[in-house]
Amino acid sequence: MYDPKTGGCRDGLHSDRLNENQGAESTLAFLQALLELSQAKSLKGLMSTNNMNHKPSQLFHRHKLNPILKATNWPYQVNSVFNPGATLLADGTTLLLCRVEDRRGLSHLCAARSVNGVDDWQIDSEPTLMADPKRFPEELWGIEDPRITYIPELGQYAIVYTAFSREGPGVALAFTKDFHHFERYGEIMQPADKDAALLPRKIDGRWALIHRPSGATSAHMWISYSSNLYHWGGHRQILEARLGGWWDANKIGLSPPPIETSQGWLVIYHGVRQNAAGSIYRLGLALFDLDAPERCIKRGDEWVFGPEEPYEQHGDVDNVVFPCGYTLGADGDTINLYYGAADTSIAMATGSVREMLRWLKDHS
Ligand code: BMA
Repeated sequence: MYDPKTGGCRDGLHSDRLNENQGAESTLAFLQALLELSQAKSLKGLMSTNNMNHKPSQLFHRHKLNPILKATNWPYQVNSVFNPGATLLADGTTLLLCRVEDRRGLSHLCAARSVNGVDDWQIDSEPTLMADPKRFPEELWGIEDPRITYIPELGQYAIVYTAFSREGPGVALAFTKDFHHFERYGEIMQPADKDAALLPRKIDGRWALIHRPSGATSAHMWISYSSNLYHWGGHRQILEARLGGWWDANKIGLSPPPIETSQGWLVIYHGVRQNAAGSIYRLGLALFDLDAPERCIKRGDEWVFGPEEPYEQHGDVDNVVFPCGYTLGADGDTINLYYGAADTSIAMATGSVREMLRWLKDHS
C-alpha cells in the first residue's frame, strides 16, 4: 500500500515499517502503490487548475516604477496628472501629452519627454496646450484626454481631445509637427461626445474617426468619415456596450488609438461597471476589419486590465485605469501602454500585440 506520509510502500504486515515481504506479495504492494501514486498526482493536477487562488494569465505587466509621473513632478503647481496621449518622436524619444488638472479643477495639456519612456522626464515648464475659450467656446471648462495619431500623409501628429463646456464634452482636433506649435480645427463632434482618435490613414479615400457619443442611459462606440477633416458623415455604430451585469455594461469608449496589425485594427476599449460603491473602469479588446473598420471581427468577453494596485484603486476618482496612448517597441510587438491611474497619476504597463491577438482568438 502507498504510504502518503513517507512516499514509500507498505505491505500491510507492519504499520511502522516499509516492505518487509519479498516476492509476489511485495511486487503486488509495489504495483498497488504505483497506481495510488499516479491517481494522487492526477488529482493534485486537477486541484491546481481549479485552485481557488488561480490567477488568470496577465496580458499587461505594470512597470515597477509605477506611478511613473505624479503631480509632485510638475514644474508648476497642479492638482493631478493623468490620461496621457503618447507617441514616439522621430528621434525615438517618448512624448506624453498629459492631461493636467489645475487647482481650479480645469484641465490643460502638458508635454513630458523621456528617452527610455519610463523615467527622467523633461516636462514643459508651462502648459503646452491651454484651453482657448475666447476662440473656441467649447473649451470653456478645459481640454482633456488627448489621443495622438501620427499621420504620415500629412507629416503631422493629429491630437484629438475632449473640449469641455456647458454643453458637455465634445471632440476637438488639432495638428502639430513639434508639440510646440498647434493648428486647431475646433470642435469636430458636438456634445455629448468624447473618447475619440483618428486612424493614421484614409480608408477608401476618407479619414476615419472613432468616437463615443453618449445618450441618456448608454454610450457606444461609433465611427465617422470625412474627406477634409472638418465635415464628418457616414456615422456608424461599431461596438455596443453590453447590458446587465457585464463589466462593460451601458458605457464603453475607445481608450488609446487603434493599433494596426495584419489581422485588423486592434482596439483597447474601456468599460464602466456601475455598482453600489461607484464605478470601475476596466479594459477589454476588440478587433476591426482593416479595410472596413466599422466591421467588428472579434470582441473579448472578459476584461484584460483593471484597477488592482493602490495607486489605481485610490485617488481623486477611485478604481480607474484610463489609457489614452501607447508606444510600440522596435520589435513591432511590445507595447508600452500609458494610463491615468485613479484620475491622479500616470502609470505604464507593457504588453505584446501578438499575445493580445492570440488572446482574442481564444476568448471571443
Ligand atoms: C471618464 C473621462 C476620463 C476620466 C474617467 C474617470 O468619463 O472623463 O477623463 O478619467 O471618466 O473619472
